[in-house]
Amino acid sequence: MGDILPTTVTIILPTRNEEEAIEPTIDSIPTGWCKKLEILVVDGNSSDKTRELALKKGARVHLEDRRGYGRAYRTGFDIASHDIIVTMDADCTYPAELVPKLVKRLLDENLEYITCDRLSLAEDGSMSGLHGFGNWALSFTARLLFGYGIKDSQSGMWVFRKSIFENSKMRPTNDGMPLSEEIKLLARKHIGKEKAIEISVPYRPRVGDAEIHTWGDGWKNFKFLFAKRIGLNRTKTPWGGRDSNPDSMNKDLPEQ
Ligand SMILES: Nc1nc2c(ncn2[C@@H]2O[C@H](COP(=O)(O)OP(=O)(O)OP(=O)(O)O)[C@@H](O)[C@H]2O)c(=O)[nH]1
Ligand SMILES: [Mg+2]
Repeated sequence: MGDILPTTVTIILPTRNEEEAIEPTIDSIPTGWCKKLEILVVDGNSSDKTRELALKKGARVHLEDRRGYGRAYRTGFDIASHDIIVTMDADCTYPAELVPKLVKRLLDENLEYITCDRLSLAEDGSMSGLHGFGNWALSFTARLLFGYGIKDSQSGMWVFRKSIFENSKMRPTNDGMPLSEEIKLLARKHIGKEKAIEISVPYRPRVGDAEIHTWGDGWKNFKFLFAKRIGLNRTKTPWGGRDSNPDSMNKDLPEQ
């Protein structure tokens, strides 16, 4: 890409027992293309070597022992050091090599938020038939209920300015998997179609075993959509990390 982008970027990777995939995920992230790059692993108390391996790779590791994918992000968004936030699973499924291009597009087009659709360019074996159907059904339901026009409501790759959370209405409330659909709904509602866009990226087979509970998580995602539609979704924990969470940046992360 040549020139260094005039911005600072935090890439957040939520992890829960990703010892097989964390190193190749971090290795796949290009370096030297923006002013400062922070790789922030928000770990949900993994019982394997995830935190140790992430530290060895030079990542900042924050321990968030409250369970949940959404919980990890509601902490990571608050503690991220830099101006632009990029999110990905720590399982080698998302195209990390495209991060510089995506950030460049956000800057060049003066966008606030990009979500990356996986359904159009998913590679063979990246989604089981059941997951593919579930993703389609959830995305279809979200479009029907909210008319917000997003193809892939469950994608976990977003590129956005940290400043979007200065508007407290933009702060997602869900501590579980539904945070993924919630942040896209909020972006389209509060930022709008012009500055909160969706683009298609490749999606690859996972490295390591998922902890996702297909039926349980699918059901929670549906319930969230209906609850949100009628205004009954509730926040269980407050926004942001706790001061007591250990963080390698403060040098108080216990050995794993
Ligand atoms: N910190 C934290 N991370 C989590 C938790 N649950 C899942 N994750 C991480 O969040 C990311 C998404 O979870 P996945 O298991 O990949 O879910 P998924 O992408 O829907 O399922 P696959 O398609 O099988 O990958 C992964 O990097 C997980 O390690 C949790 O409770 N806490
Ligand atoms: Mg995944």
